[in-house]
Amino acid sequence: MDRGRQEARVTETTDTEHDAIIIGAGFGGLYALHHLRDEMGLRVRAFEGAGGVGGTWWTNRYPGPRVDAPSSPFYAYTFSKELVDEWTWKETQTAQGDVLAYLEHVADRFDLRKDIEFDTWIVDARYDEATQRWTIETDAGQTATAQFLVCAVGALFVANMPDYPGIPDFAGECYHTGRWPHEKVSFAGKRVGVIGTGSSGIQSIPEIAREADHVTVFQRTPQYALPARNRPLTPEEIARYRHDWADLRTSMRKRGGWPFATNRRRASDYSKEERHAVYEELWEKGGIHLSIDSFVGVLVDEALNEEVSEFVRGKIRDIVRDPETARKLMPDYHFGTKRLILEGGYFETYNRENVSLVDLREDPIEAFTPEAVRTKQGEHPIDVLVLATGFDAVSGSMRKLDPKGRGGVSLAEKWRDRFDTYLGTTIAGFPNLFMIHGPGSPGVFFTMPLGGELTTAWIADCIRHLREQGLGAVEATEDAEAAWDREISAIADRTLYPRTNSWYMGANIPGKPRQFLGHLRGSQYFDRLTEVAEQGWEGFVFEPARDHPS
Ligand code: N01
Repeated sequence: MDRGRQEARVTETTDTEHDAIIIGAGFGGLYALHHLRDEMGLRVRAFEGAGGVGGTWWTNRYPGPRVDAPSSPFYAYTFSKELVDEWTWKETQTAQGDVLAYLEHVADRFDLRKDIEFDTWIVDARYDEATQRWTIETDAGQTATAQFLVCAVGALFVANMPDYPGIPDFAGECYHTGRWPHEKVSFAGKRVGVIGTGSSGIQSIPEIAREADHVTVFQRTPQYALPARNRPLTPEEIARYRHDWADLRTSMRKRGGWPFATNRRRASDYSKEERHAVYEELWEKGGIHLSIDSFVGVLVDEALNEEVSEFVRGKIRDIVRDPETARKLMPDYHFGTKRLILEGGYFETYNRENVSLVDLREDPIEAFTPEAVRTKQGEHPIDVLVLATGFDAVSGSMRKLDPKGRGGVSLAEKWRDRFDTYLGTTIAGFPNLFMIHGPGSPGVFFTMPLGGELTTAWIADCIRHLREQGLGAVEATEDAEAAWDREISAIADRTLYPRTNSWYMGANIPGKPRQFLGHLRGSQYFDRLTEVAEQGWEGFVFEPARDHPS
């Protein structure tokens, strides 16, 4: 942590009565602070548990993290053309350090730090029906109140820690990829065990293998991973995106978060050989193109999906020299129905002498000893354990925050069996509370920085409406929530997504309700938000403002 920066966290406002409290200072929270404070003139205070801005980009410092979506320059804020012009992205797939540097620049440029309380966790948040306000309590025992509570608590934040017998007794170093230390972790001369082969595992394993004595990968589900083909951005590309920015932004809004015109060709119009040539071309192009740009319906049509799946399996077989290792690496779920992973040399890593793979489906972990992982078929001595085991995604951070709404009802209780929300931004029984990237929003299925901007603008419109009409509270109805649940489930059910055990379905966390956690059609979703506002805030009830002291 940069000490100078930490000392610079001056609390200019000592007032504890705010118009809005924001929880989280990642992409979503920083923009919400800027918008509500600078565009709307509200008195806003943000709270952040970490020692600096960045959210997920602050915590995910494992070896090799990069944006796992089409990144530079699209994985960035769009609201300020000046910001677009003054920040120069370096590579097509931005590294964590560069995203974090960008967010630190944004915090300084828009003078956001003075209104953020760092190193401060919110341990309680309660709605008071009499005052129509939220009161939060921090881990330092401070309280503050606000009419509105904006939760930008992160879709991928609460670490999923496996509970294998003996794991607390493991005597070596142990790190979760999503809670990585700020100091460099040295793997030199060490035997490293990595559990998990999602984005975090697949990005970090090649980096760790370059340094470690030996790496043993413990894999539960083999994954599809596409070559990221990361490269430096050219000065011409940078000049072009700056010049075309307004159009690109509009395209991103209209095309599900990315500015690419996805291909509308139909698989049935092409022969098998022609389709294969298309897959080859898109594989060479790299990034997510194989998924979004091949043929219509890859995530809907089982036969077409199987063809793409088999194409990727063929690529893995070509890369991995040992046939037995290649066999273990064959994914068998529907391509694209877990988060697609962009890699840089992952499969090649298995050709190294110092890397071995344990297939946990054939050879499950039975227990940990102080020095080793014991599986059914043997013992694997390790010095360092890397848990790349992911997150209690999308709903986990809100459930951990566990706000208490009307009548003191706890969110954890309300969400025991199902993560009901209206529009992914509001919850019945929790007046004046808004979420950014909550369950039922497009979240990770859209460019998250732009999604956060659009969601915040809608929240701001709602607050403006409330204030202009002299109203004190806004709350989603239970009927609207139930209808929203049906709507987003119906969209997901038309695809292959629900058939796979993924974190999209909550299936990675033992005991978590199984439910598709996102809205798959981001552009339609944001049209819908506009429509709800234009139709008199359909699905919400408002209360007149009561007199209260602030
Ligand atoms: O987590 P994951 P992640 N025993 O849930 C396995 C984003 N992200 O941190 O597939 C053994 O995808 C689990 O197995 P299975 C990105 O959106 C972004 O990698 O559930 N194994 C899986 O292999 C991504 O999708 C960036 O059977 C266990 C792995 O651990 C999301 O975060 C970087 C296990 C977890 O994979 C999450 O990615 C990284 C157990 N008990 C991530 N429990 C950037 O953009 C879980 N696993 C920089």
